[in-house]
Amino acid sequence: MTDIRDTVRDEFLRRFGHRPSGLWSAPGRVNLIGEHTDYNDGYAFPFAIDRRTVLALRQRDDRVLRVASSFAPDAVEIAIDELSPERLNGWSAYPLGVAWALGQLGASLSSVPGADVYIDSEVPIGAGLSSSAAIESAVAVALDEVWRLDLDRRTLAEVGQLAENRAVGAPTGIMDQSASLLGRTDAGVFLDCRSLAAEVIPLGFDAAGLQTLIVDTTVSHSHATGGYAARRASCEAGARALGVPALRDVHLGDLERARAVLDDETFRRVRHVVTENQRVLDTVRTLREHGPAAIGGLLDASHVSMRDDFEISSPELDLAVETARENGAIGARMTGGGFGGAVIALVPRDLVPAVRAAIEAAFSAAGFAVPEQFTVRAAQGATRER
Ligand code: GAF
Repeated sequence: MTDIRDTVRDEFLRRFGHRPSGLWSAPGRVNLIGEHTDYNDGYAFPFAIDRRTVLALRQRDDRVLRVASSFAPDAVEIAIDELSPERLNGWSAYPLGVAWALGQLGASLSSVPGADVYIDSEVPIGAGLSSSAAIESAVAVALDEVWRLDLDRRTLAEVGQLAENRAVGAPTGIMDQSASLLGRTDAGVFLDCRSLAAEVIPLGFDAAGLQTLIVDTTVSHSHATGGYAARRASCEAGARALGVPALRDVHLGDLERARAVLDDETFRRVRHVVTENQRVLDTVRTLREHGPAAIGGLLDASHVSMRDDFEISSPELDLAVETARENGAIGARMTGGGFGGAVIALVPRDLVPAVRAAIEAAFSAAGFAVPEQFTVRAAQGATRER
C-alpha cells in the first residue's frame, strides 16, 4: 500500500516544482463519549484515530502563503498581511484560517516568511471523524514550528477552533482540535472544556479483546448549515433561562427545577447535556475501576439521549447502533456532531465480521446506501513526520 507521506511529498514536488522542507501530520478523531458538551463548558472523552491528514511545506522568500490539496485542482494564494476571515472561503479557509488565527492568539506574524503547502488526507470527509480538525491541527503544528512560535498545544487547539468558528463559519467547540493535538496511542483524551485541562487515559481495548468499529453511514452532515448551530443556541438559551454561565453548571439534581422553568424542547436539550456530562465522568471512572468491557451501557445511554432528547440522530445511525448491539457489540452510539455521519461500536474482536455483515444486510434491507465500515485504533496526535 502506498504511504500517504510519499504521495504528499511527490505531489508537493509536482505542484510546486521544488521539494518540501518538512512533512507534518495530524489525526482525525472519534468521540468515545461526551457529545455537544464541549461548547457547554463540559466534559468529553475522544481519541485520535489512525487516519491522518498529512502536509508538506516549504518556506518561501516572500510573504505569500500558497496552499494546494488533493481536494481541489488549483492552489490558493494570499499574502500574510491580507489574511482575514472575510477573504477566505472554500477548503482553503481551513489552512489559511489557521494562519490568520495564529496571529490573533498571541503570535506576531509581522516578520514570518510565506510558505508553499500541500495537503492530503486519509480521514473521510463528512463522516463525523473531524477531517477539518485534522487539517487545522496539521497546519497549526507545522506553522508553529517553521515560524518558531513555540505555542503550547492547548493554544494550538484554540487556534484551530478560532479558524473553524471565524474563517470557516462553523460554531464548533474545542473537542476535535484537542483530540487531534493531544491524542496518544491506545489512550483517550479526557477533556474539561472549561479549564481546558486534558488527561490522557489508557483505553485498554486491545488487551480486553475489543475493537472499535466505525460505521460511516455516508449520509453527510454540514455543521455550518445544519442543526448544529440551532442546538448550540438552545443550550445557550437554556443556560440563560436557568441563570448559569453554561450548562456545565447545571447538575442532575437541578433537572426537576429546569423542567419547571423551560419549555419541553429546551428542557430535553438541557437534559441531554447534563446527563451526558455525567456519563463522561462515569465512563472515565468505570474504565479505570472495571476496564473497557464495563462501559458499554454508558455508550448505549448516550445514543438514546442524542436520539430522543437532543434529536441529532438519523434513521441510518439508529439502525447501525441497534444492529451492532443485536449482533454482539457491547455498546454503540452515534459519534460527532450528528445529523448523519458515523457510529462507534465497541465490539469483541471475533464478532467484528458478524457485526459488519449484519449492518450491511440491515442497510440493504432498509434501502439505505451501503455504509463504509472500518476499525480504528487510538493513535498519536499531531506530529512532525520527516
Ligand atoms: C463537532 C464539533 F466540531 C465539536 O466541537 C463537538 O461539538 C461535536 O461536534 C459534538 O460533540 O464535531
